[in-house]
Amino acid sequence: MTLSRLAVLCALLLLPTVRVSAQAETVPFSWDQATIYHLITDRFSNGTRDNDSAYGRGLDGNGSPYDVDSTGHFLGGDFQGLKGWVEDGYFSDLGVNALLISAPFEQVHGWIGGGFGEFQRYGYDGSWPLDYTETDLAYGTKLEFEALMGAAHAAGLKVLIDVNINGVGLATLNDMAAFDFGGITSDEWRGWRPASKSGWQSYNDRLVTITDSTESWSKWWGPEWIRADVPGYEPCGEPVQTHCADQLPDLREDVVATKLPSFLKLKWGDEKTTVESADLDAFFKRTGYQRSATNHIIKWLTDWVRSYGIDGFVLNHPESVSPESIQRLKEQATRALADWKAAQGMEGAPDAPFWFAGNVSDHGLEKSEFFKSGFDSIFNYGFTGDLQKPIDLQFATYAESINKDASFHVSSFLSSSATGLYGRSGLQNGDSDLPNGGPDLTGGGSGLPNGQDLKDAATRLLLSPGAVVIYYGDESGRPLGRLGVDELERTKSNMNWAHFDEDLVRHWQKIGSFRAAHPAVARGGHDKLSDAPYTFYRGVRQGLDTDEVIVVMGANGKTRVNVSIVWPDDTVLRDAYTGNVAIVSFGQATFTADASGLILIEEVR
Ligand SMILES: [Ca+2]
Ligand SMILES: [Ca+2]
Repeated sequence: MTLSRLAVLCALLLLPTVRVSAQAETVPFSWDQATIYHLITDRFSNGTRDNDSAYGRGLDGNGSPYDVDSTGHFLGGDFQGLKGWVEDGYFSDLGVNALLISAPFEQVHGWIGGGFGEFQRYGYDGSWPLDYTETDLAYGTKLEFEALMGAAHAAGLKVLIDVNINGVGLATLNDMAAFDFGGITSDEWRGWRPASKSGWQSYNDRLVTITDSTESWSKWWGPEWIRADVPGYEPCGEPVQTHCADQLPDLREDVVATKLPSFLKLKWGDEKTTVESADLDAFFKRTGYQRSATNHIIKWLTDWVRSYGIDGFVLNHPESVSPESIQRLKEQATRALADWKAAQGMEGAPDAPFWFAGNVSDHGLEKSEFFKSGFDSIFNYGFTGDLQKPIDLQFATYAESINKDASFHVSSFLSSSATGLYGRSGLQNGDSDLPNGGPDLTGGGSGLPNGQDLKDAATRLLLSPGAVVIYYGDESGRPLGRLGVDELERTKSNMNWAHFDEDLVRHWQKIGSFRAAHPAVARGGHDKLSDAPYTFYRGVRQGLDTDEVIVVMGANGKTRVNVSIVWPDDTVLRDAYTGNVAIVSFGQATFTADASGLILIEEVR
């Protein structure tokens, strides 16, 4: 157990605990009722310092350390740290039933100038893959990943990973030097430092001698694999399917890749290359797919499912690849999970199928063409905007569109790395006071000026129909990263274990546990019962049983609630928020709301 985890757990234990109920454990898992916790492994919890400088990251080309910049450096989070929180029940206490973790694959080893050059940007968030067949050793070994998966499954958590079949990691100087591509002609880059803190950009632009040599660049992925603006490659295109999303090289779907990338063969060595080649041959023989670069990536991604029982993918940039590639990824991943279950002796077990969600920029609550590509759910960028609507209209619309159409589903969120951290902006955060951009292992900052706003938004999110996504630190008031850097980069600050908003966490825990215990919340039909205080009903049939709840929002003190629509007299009810119990009499139950004004009514069974 790490110190920070112990400290946070102790802090939580000191507060009065409301144990909602044990019902959550008996509710069968359904993706339609998912409460997903989305985190970046590197930014969540550092289980061991032994892997913190994997591949020489944080060191220059001569082995001398750079000043740590909390924005774009790897900060130490790993599988082992995350596993500790899984085992301590941190996620289960929040009512979370699925983790969404950043891609575990080996990332490019080097960095480029980030933003306008104000920080060094490594692939810490898993979005710059170098080798899909290995874990990144900063996150941990394959054995540690397997242990994390085992711990998550043992805790009743599904595990999703963030994937992408559109782009690979950039060329960095360290990788060019290590894997002999791109033709660096000078060693000047190795010890280079910018003249000013905002000058990191020129590292790649100016210093490096990028030769015009088609031959030396062919030793990278090769022109059959990617589009990139380097000699000998088809340049990044204009149309969305051939453009270089996030400036990353675009994987080609249109041509056969006749050979493996040279740098990978060099990295792997003869023995591994032989094994991987035979494996790929078997995959293409079985599937009959064209040997395109994208289909290679599909093979490698689904290997992770087959080896570790990954329960689902969230596919980023689906708009930048063909619908056929998306369908192939889902088909192969579904098959791979079935293979894993068979190997575990789990065939026929009542368990959830592979879940496939899409992260499409600005997608809202509409049944778009993407659902034809096989997505089980699409991330809902419209949620924070919908918070401006009258509350009953939002709840009723979501229940109607999501729960009455089995072929439509969205996953709502408050915060993301693409949109910002909900309720947190401005000057409150950061380590801009650290002169050298020194290590900011706390996530920096302390206060949360808009805590109430975040609390109210949490209530709305967790009580909304459909799946919901908690972006790490939404529950604890994690502040933005340091000021003065790219705004979206600031959304990926370190988890704020040292400045944890316990009151806010409690709030998420209570409503999250209620949501986990009651399928009616996410999956049920919705009816308004009263305007003042706002009271609603949700109900869903579960086999022979019916799950029903009544929720009051904005209650003030002692509140009589007409519950006769659900419960007869003498039924014992509980408010899951405060733990208060009441008995139905003349169709009414009386509860005393606390300052939250929230009454979460469930039957005591
Ligand atoms: Ca570590
Ligand atoms: Ca593409």
